[in-house]
Amino acid sequence: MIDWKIKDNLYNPDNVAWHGNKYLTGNGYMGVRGTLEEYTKNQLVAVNLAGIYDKVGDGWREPVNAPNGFYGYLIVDDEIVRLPDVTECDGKSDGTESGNNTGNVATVKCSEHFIELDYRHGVFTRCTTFRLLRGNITVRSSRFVSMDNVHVGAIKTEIFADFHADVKYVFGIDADVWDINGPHFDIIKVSNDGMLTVDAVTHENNHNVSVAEEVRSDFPCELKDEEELNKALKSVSFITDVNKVYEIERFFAVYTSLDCDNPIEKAKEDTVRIAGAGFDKLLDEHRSAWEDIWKYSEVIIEGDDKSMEALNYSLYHLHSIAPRHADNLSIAARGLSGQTYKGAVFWDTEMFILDFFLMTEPEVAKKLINYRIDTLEGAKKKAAEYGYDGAFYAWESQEKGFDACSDYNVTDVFTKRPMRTYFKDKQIHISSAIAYAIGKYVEITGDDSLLKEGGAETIIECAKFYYSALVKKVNSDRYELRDVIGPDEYHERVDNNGYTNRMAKNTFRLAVRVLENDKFISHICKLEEPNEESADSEIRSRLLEMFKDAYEKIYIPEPDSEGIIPQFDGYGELEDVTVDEVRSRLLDPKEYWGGAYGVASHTKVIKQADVVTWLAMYPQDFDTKVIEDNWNYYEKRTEHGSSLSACMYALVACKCGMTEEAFPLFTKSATADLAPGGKEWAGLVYIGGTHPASAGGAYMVAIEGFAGVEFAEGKINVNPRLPKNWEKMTFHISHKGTMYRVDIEEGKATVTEVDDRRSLIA
Ligand code: IFM
Repeated sequence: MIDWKIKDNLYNPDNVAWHGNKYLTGNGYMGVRGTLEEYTKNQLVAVNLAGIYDKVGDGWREPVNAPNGFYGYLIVDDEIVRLPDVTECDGKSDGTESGNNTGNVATVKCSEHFIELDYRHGVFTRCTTFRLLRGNITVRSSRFVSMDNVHVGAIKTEIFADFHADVKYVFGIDADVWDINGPHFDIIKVSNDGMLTVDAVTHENNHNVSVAEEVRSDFPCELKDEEELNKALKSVSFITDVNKVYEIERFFAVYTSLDCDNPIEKAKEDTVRIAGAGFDKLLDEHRSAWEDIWKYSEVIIEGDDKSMEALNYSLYHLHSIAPRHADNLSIAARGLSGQTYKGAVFWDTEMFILDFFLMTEPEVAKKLINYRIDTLEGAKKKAAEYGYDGAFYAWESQEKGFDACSDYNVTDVFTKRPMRTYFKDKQIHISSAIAYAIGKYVEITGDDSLLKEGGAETIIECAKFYYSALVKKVNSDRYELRDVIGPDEYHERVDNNGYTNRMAKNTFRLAVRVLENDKFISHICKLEEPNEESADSEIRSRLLEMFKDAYEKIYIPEPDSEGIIPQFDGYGELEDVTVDEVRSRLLDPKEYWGGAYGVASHTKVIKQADVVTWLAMYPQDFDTKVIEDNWNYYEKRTEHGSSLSACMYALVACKCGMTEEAFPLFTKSATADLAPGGKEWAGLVYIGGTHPASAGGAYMVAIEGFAGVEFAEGKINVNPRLPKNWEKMTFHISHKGTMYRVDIEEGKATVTEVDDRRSLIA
C-alpha cells in the first residue's frame, strides 16, 4: 500500500522549476508552487490565482500571481542563511555543498535537506539543516492552502539549533511577484502597521488583489517591522536554547475585487479569524475536507504500488485545481501552476479532464460545463468575427470566452521572429468538444437540468457554427470541413480532418436530439429573432432539417485499401519517415516541428493522437481489426510531443485488448508531473507547469481502459483487462445520481451500490 507521500531528499538547483510543479499545492482558488519560503520570483515562486487575468502592453494576456504570503527567511548571527539559488549554482550540487553567496548572505553548508508532499491532504513540508561556523540550525516547515476555506493559507515553522544561535526570522508578504508578461501590478500598497497587508492593483482592469497576514508564536521574542521594496515584512528575534524547538505560525488570506467589494478588509477579517483558530485546527479542517474529497475518488490498485501512487498523485493535481468554490470557472491547461499557456482553458478540460469529475464528483463536472455556457456570448462573437454563425469557442479561453491565443503563438528559433500560427483560427474542433461534454454529462448523470440552463442552447449554437463552416462541391453530395487543424497541430490548414468531421457529426446529432425534444425547446431562448411562437416553430423545423441533413451528409473518411483511416485529405501522399528521422533533421533542438516550414509538416509524422483520439471516443465506428491496424500505423508515426497523446493511445490499446502496449503509455500519462523530463523552457520562455489533461487521461485509461467501465442503455458495464501486476482494483463510479463501488479481482468485477449516498448534483 502507498503512503500518499512523495519526497526528494537532495537539493539540486536544476530541479527548482520542475519541483515547483511537482510539489504544487492548491485548492481551486489558488495554486502555490512547490518552492521554498525564502525563494522569490527568481526561483519561479507563484501563488497563481484562478480566473483573474491581466494584459500589459503587447504581452500575452495571462493570469495574475498574488503576492506570496508564505515568504520568509532566516538570519543567524547577522547573516542570511539559505540554499544557493539557481543562478548561483553550477547545477551539480548534491545537497551537501552550497555555492558562494554575496553581501551579508552566509556561505552555508547544508547537511540535510528534503521536501515532501502529502498528496492525500495537500500539505507541503520542507526541512533543511544548515551547517554554520558555530553549529547546526534546522528549519522545518509545513504549509497548505486550505481546502476548507479557499482564501486562506497557513504555515508552521519550527526552528532549532545545537548551539545558542542568534536568530532573526524575517517573514511576510512578497508582492514582487514572478510574471511572464508583466508586471501586472501598477500599484502595490504595503503596510506592516499592525497586521501585514498588501493591496495591489492590476494594470488592465484595475482589479485589487489583497493579502493580509498575521503571526503567532508562543515564546518570548522581539517583534519588529522590516523594510524591503514591495514586501510587507516583520521579524521575530530570539536566542535559541540548545535543541529547543521554536514554533512560529503564520496565517494569510487572499481576496480580489472579483470576490467581493472590499477585498483588503475581507482578507484582514479572515486572517484575524484563522490566526485565532491556530494552525493545528485549520490543518484538521483542511485534512478533513481532503478526506471527504477522496472518499469516492481514490483508486486502489493492489499489486502495483507505483501505478497506484502515480494515478492518485495525478488525481491529487486534478482536485487541487477543481474550481469547487465558483460557478463560472474551469480548469486551465497548466492548472494553477503558473502563467504558462496564458492560464487559458483548452479542449483539454472537456475531452481529457471531465470524465474524472463526471464519475466521481459530478457537481464539479457541471461547473466546468457551466463555464462554457457562461462564455457562449464570447464564442458567438468569435464566430461572427470569422464570418461564421453560431458559437466558435476560443482555442485558449479566458474570462467571458475571450480568446487569448495569439496569431503568432510560436517564436522562430532562427530569426527570433514570431511565426504566424493558425491554432486560434483553424482548430474548429474546440466547439464540438463542448457539445460532446454536455451530451456526456447528461448521459452519465441523467441530469438534464444543464440542458435547460443553457446546455441545449449551447449545443444548437455549436451545430449552427459547423453548419456554416460546411463546404459542398457543386457536383458532390457530401459536406466537408476544409482548411482546419485537427488535434495534430503540426499539420496546419488541412481538409477533412477525420477527428474534426466526426466530432462535428456528433454535434449535429446532439442538436437534432435537443430540437426533437419538446422539453428543451422553451429553454432554447431566441433560436433566432423574432421570438414569436409561430416563428420559433418554423425555425425549429428549419434547424432540424438542416442538422439532420448535415448529420447524414458530412463526409467521414473511411479506411483505405490497407485499412488505414487518412488523418486528412492527402495525408497518404506525405513523406513516410520515422519520428527519429524527422528529429534528426532539426537544426536546433528547440525548433518548432509544425507550421509552414516545420520538419514534420511535409511528413506523416504527427505531434499527438489524432485519428486515435477519434477511435478512443467512438470505438463503435470500426471493428477491432481496423482500430488495431490504425493504432499500429499511427503510434509509430507519433512524436507524442503533447502530454495529451499517450493516454489516447493507451485507451485505444485497452479497447483492443492490447493491455501490454497500453501500460507504458498509461505510466507516461500518470507520471507526467512526477517524473523528470517534461518540456520546461522554450528559449527564455518558461513553458513548464503541471499537466492536468495527462492526469485526467491517466484516469480514463485506468477506469475506462483497464477496468473497462462503459455506460450503455442506462447501465454500468465493467469488462476488466487489468495489467498483469494489478491483482485487485477498487474504485467508485457515480452514475445517474447513485454512487457505486467497483471491485475487480481475478478478471471479475462486482458493482455495488453505495449506501451512504450524498446529493450528487447540486
Ligand atoms: O490543447 C493542447 C493541444 O492539443 C496541444 N498543445 C497544448 C494544448 C494545451 O494542453
